[in-house]
Amino acid sequence: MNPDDPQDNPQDNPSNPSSKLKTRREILRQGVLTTVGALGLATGLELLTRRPGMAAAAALAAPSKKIYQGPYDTSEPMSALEDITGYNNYYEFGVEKSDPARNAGKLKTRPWSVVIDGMVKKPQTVDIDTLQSWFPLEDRLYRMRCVEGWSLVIPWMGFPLAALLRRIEPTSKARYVKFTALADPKQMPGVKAGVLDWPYVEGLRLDEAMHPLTLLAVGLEGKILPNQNGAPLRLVVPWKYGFKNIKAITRITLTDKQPTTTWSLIAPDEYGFYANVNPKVDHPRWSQATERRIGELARRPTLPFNGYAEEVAHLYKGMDLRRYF
Ligand SMILES: Nc1nc2c(c(=O)[nH]1)N[C@H]1C(S)=C(S)[C@@H](COP(=O)(O)O)O[C@H]1N2
Ligand SMILES: [Mo]
Repeated sequence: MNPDDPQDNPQDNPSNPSSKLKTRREILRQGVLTTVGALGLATGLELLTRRPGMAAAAALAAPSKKIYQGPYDTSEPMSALEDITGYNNYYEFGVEKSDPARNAGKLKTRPWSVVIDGMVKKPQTVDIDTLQSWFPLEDRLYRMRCVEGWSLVIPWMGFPLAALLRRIEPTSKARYVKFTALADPKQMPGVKAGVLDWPYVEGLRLDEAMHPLTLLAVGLEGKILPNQNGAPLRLVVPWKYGFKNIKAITRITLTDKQPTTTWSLIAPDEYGFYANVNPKVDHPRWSQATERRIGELARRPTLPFNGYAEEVAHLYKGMDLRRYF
């Protein structure tokens, strides 16, 4: 990967993460789960179920303004939509940050089927519209930290991966979930050009996959997911580096072996399977102590587990996080 700014100066950061954490903890304590969330949810569902096709979806009215106060939402302000949808990594469509917005628009995301197989009691191939109709859609305002040293705050809409897993019933042997993305050279110039080993593949340990923060996203800010952000189905694991968040998922496989992942295949000493955001474990070629929030000038400190330590640190108890990076 090409870090856009690893040499930037990590000095003098004015932001104070602990005050933000406190706010979030207070919100958690109050447990406000939320008429607001439910409203957002109705908007999302409505938009998605009424949508006969992409073009129509784009033509739908702007969603109502949402307030993100659910127990999983960050209290940090949402990033600008033009950054979220214009500054992307999606190598199937090119290696520049502006390539996905320019090239992904023509990707055909309907019809789209998702193969669910491996160690599950209910293997099946399911149409994306059917799949997303199984679950209420939730809005989640999450931080995202790319391994390259930049970050965004993104208003995803989707459903917990755990809900899908419960429905398809992993067998007692299943330990990991493997995800496979579309790799279509006819639609994806980066696939045609080579660049990476295609298809893009990713994976999670089953307990990570079952964690309530882990989302399958189908929308952004109450509207259908823009293609450059991974339509029609994209993984979101907010405490891990962005590359875990595989886009354009076509297959979900339960397995008893730790899946190979695209970036660890290319540079195993730089990109591990776990990829938990960790300011103390530097990338071999740059520090991970700070990050640049797109839209801000000064760098800010990077938080352990990207600020989600309270929720997820227990998953890694007893593990040497330098070894399992
Ligand atoms: N299929 C696929 N998924 C992918 C990538 C990719 O190149 N191909 N890039 C990853 C990386 S490195 C990051 S940082 C995030 C970026 O997500 P965003 O563009 O929606 O912010 O997507 C991830 N998912
Ligand atoms: Mo990334």
